[in-house]
Amino acid sequence: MYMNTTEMNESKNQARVPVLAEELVEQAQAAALKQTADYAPGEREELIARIKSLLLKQDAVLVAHYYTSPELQQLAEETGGFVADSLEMARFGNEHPATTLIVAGVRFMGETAKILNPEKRVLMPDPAATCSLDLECPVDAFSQFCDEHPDHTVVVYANTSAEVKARADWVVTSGIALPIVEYLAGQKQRVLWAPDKHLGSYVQKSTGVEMLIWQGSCVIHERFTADGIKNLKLKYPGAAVLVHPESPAEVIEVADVVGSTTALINASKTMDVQEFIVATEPGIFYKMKQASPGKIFLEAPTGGISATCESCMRCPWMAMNGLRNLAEVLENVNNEIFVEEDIRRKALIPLQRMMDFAKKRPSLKVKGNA
Ligand code: CIZ
Repeated sequence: MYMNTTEMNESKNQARVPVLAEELVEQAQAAALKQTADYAPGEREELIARIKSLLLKQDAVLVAHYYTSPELQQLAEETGGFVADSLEMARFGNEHPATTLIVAGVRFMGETAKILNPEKRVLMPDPAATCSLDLECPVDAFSQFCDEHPDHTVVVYANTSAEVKARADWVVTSGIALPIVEYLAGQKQRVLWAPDKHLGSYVQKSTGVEMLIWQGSCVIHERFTADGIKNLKLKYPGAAVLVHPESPAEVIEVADVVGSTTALINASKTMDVQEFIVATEPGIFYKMKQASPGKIFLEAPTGGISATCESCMRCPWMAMNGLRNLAEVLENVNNEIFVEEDIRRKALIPLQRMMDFAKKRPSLKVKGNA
């Protein structure tokens, strides 16, 4: 049971959005602590050596998201795997000859990999690692919302379950949401958007397209504050502010660059600036620092420091991926991700639509990208 379904928010569009129970975040933090707990002497080296040999034995490749820990990202790169956003992870998995994909990330990423690569075995270190956006958009309530607005084209963010994708006309990532919504508006289509309200509002404001917006949010991006960033800017006046569009509108307002994970990494490389204040999950610093070792990257401040989190910006579900459970999944060949075939086929249609759209427009950019 993921959700406190008795409590529901009535959004302005009458979508019944479940309230995320705080205990789910705490459960994820507790599971993450098992992965991040200090290593015994020699344990880390032993785990890395074991993982490397098991990857070969299982004909597996490690594909890690930008939001996972630096040690997982480094291991993916050292072993011929890949570090990327969710779509590029799935694309890489598709092109790589390995028969098993190990997806270090959150559940919807494993599902996307399976939807695009049905013939491959997809394993995850912990398939219970999920995403607040996915949890806040259960398929039944979402389908009802869609049924109530049959004259709208349904556009869903990648951070959703396979079932929700199967109900959609289009899947988008944050990197491609603006041009797809603009394209749909050009086709005189009305847009129903889910699940991220902040990304939805950003797309609506940037494109001028009126949209019905599901009221979900990311527990991490939701916490960044404009005042915190402005205060930090007083100490680092030359810093550029990089903001992911899952952040609230007031945070987007103070950004120099707004964009997807890939767009923010690119901006940090290409901008002639030495200091950056970054409002997204800090796992992204691994790639930013790798590309620009001399530059300084600062976490954007959040609204509060909770006693239960090691770092309030760290996604508790992403942090459930570690060396320990990665070694276990390779050893036991368990935690396989399955997507029911009927759902898979339906979810593939809007995913493929996005990929075909992206292919036709190779120079896609998000507003403010360097
Ligand atoms: O699609 C992804 O990987 C996510 C979660 C965000 C992004 O901006 O790339």
